[in-house]
Amino acid sequence: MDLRDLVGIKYPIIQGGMANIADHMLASAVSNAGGLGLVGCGGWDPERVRDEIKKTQELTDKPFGVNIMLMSPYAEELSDLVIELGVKVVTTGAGNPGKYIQKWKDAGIFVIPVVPSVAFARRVERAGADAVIVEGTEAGGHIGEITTLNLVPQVCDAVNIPVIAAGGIADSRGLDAVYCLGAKGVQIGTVLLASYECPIHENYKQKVVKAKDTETVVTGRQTGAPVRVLKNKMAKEYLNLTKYGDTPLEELEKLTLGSLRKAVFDGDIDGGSFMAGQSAGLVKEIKSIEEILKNIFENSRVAKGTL
Ligand code: TUI
Repeated sequence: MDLRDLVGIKYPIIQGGMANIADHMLASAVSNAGGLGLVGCGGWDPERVRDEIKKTQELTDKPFGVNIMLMSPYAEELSDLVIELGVKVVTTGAGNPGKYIQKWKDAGIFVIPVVPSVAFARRVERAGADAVIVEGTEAGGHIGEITTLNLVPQVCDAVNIPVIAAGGIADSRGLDAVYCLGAKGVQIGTVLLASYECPIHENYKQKVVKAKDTETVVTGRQTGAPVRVLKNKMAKEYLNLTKYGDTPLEELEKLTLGSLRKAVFDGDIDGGSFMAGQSAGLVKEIKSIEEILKNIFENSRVAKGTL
């Protein structure tokens, strides 16, 4: 079954979790435009998340979900909060959601973990996931190693639940491509950064729009949490420090501490961590969320029914 029927939306498009960015404004804009908007919890505490979910409920009567970033110190509390607030769809990232899946299912929540490998997809299917989001290394933020082109068909062969593709998708060609590989929907993030509604600093949006194909780098491989960001002074310094693997973790943490916030809120071109995927090279202008979703879907062969 296609993602549209699975969660009751117009376009088979989910918004990425986008830590520190995906608030009620973005989530409700995506849901009102016909996709599945998400409140991305990132490192927010439960009170902040409660407020964001309530505001989203006020701003849309369409389905929306919550993304729980499992490296968050609040993951356990958030796993109960989504049940308490009657959230319909939960996606997870950056960890194993296995211990939460059964209680979410018992509460009638549709559970879609983001996975970076075939083994992980199998594991969450066994634990009861309803679908998987398969995220290729082209994606922004915290990533796995395998490309979307290779990972999507291998996961489709390995599991019996629907596969949603993520990583490198920013237009209708990407949507069609992953449907050819067996996907039943897509998750997008980078292209949504370049929208009027996205609550990030204007400098961040301009950095995405101006980015060329070679403009992203991966930091954090040394620490075991690889993160794809747009190149800047901060990313270069970080890569220099980790070149020989002898920089203490505390020093690296000092450098990255608060750097995502610096990018999102201050637009700090040199010191910010501008998380984005390789599809930034495809994003040329700032548009409304409605226009972005409509363009991706209406120009696709999926929409024409020829794929
Ligand atoms: O989670 C994401 N993308 C993210 S989370 C995030 S916040 C953050 N910032 C800095 C460092 C770390 C996190 C920014 N972007 N995408 C989904 C995703 N999940 N990608 C990779 C994974 C993943 C990785 C390992 C999922 C499971 C996993 O399992 C490890 C285990 O527990 O065995």
